[in-house]
Amino acid sequence: MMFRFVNSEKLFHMRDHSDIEPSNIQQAQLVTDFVSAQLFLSKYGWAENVMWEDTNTKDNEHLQDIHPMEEATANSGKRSPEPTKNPHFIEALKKFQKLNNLKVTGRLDDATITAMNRPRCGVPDNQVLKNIQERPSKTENMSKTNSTKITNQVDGAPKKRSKRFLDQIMFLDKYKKEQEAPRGKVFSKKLLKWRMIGEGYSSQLSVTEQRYVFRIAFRMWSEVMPLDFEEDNTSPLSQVDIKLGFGRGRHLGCSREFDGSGQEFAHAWFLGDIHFDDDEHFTAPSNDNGISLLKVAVHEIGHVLGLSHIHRTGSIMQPNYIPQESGFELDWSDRKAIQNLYGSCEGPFDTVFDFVRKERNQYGETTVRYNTYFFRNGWYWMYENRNNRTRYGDPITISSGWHGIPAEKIDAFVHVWTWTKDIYYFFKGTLYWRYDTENDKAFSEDSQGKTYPRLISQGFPGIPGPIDAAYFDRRTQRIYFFKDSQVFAFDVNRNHAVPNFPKKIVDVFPAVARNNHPGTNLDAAYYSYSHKALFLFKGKHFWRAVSDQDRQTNPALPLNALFPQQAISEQWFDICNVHSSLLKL
Ligand SMILES: [Ca+2]
Ligand SMILES: [Ca+2]
Ligand SMILES: [Zn+2]
Ligand SMILES: [Zn+2]
Repeated sequence: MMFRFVNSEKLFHMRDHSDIEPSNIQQAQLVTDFVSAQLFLSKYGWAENVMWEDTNTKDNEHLQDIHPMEEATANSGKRSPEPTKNPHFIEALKKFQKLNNLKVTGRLDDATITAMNRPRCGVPDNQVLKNIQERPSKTENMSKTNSTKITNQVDGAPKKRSKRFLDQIMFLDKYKKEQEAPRGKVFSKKLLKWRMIGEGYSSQLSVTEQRYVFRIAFRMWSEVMPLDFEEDNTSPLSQVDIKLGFGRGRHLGCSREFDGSGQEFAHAWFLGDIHFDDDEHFTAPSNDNGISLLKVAVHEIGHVLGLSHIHRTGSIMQPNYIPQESGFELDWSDRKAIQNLYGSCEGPFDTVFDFVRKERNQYGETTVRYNTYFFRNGWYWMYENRNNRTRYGDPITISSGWHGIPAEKIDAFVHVWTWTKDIYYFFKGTLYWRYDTENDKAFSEDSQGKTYPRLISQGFPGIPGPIDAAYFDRRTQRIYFFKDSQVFAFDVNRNHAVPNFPKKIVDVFPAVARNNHPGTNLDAAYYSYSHKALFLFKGKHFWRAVSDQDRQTNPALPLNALFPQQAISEQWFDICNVHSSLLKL
């Protein structure tokens, strides 16, 4: 505790120039009675929806004139001296109780007071959503339509601000950004830049720790949505999309005042900036005391990206801070909410395969295990079929997980798996590598004295490299190599190309539905042990081949015929790039 005090005092002045009087850590005022409860309800949008976006930029010019109490009630209309008899207050109270899973009494009971005094985010729970009638189904939990707010408002153009503030405040470009955002979307660019502003560092964590936490927080969103986030500490501030900073009380030229230790811990602006209350005891992810800065940062980034509060157990977008084990992840509801705004991550992939290996279990029995991998450029994801998601923390670089093969753009992987053979190959360009699973690296020389990499034409006579895709068919004991519009077959037992090949892909793998076929230049051919089926990948789509099982139910289907295309993102969820600045954490 002492440590905190000393540090915050030391950094106070350089951190926040807009503070007039330095102050020691203050305790936030708790909700105790009807008056403070009413303040709470109006501040967080329960009495009346709050125009949250407008409280930021427009009010900045009055920053030093507004008394905090006035500001908090400014949106709530008249203030009744006897809220208990005010039906508006009782309605708001009931609404709050219902969504917070409390007994709906309409009275300010102890449980309700306790709920109001829990640490929470400063973004109101109920905001004004323009166009809410236009799209009632989708606006329920989201501020999706906020992006069109400014353009739809006659008088909504940015108000003239005093020059004095133009240089100071951090949110100048917010209106511009909103106007640029297309209808129904939020951020229109794919790469967002973020920065910790110099005067806004936390007094409690080291700069390295803070930046590390924010990098993870951005990365967690990036892992489930198509946007990339890049830390940018050099461009002019106006080119930085999301600025993060800590402050106490009146802070960082913001219109909202922080309330001291307790209650509000942070707030964020749609398509804008994030402020953390430096009077809170924020901690790094490894520490379980205090408030996890990572959890709060992930939540606030959610607001910046366009999400409102989601009153749902497990969601990171719940308004209250809920302490839990350090290894938290985004909930299904968070993923779906953000993908509703930005779409889901899509292909293409360089190669996709199940990596099958034999292992001995504790009873000495041989078991066969496999993992599914997706490769793209220099990265790979492990896919958990059982959970239908990628492993937490993926992607990682190919070079860190697969040693001795090219670091990027692998053309194909093949596992030759017969009674006598158990061999793993990677292909790129005209060359191929053999992978040593025991030592987890590519062979430079195998037990037969063959050195690697080798020419494909040398190891697979009759097969010209480079190839687009390949897979091993266990039924026919052939490798099928795909190149342009053709498919080659290679007999692994006789070690030669099968006569009468190459053939046209469309002849060996005909379309079930006319003209619904990848045709040429496949990305990947993937036999999935989870689905017991072959998939051909191209771009954002895949075509599943007719399996033995399919033919049992419908014998008229030709074997290996291709069912109509489907989106890869509908079968394998959230295989998302992250920006290279976030790859190595
Ligand atoms: Ca606070
Ligand atoms: Ca490929
Ligand atoms: Zn929030
Ligand atoms: Zn602020």
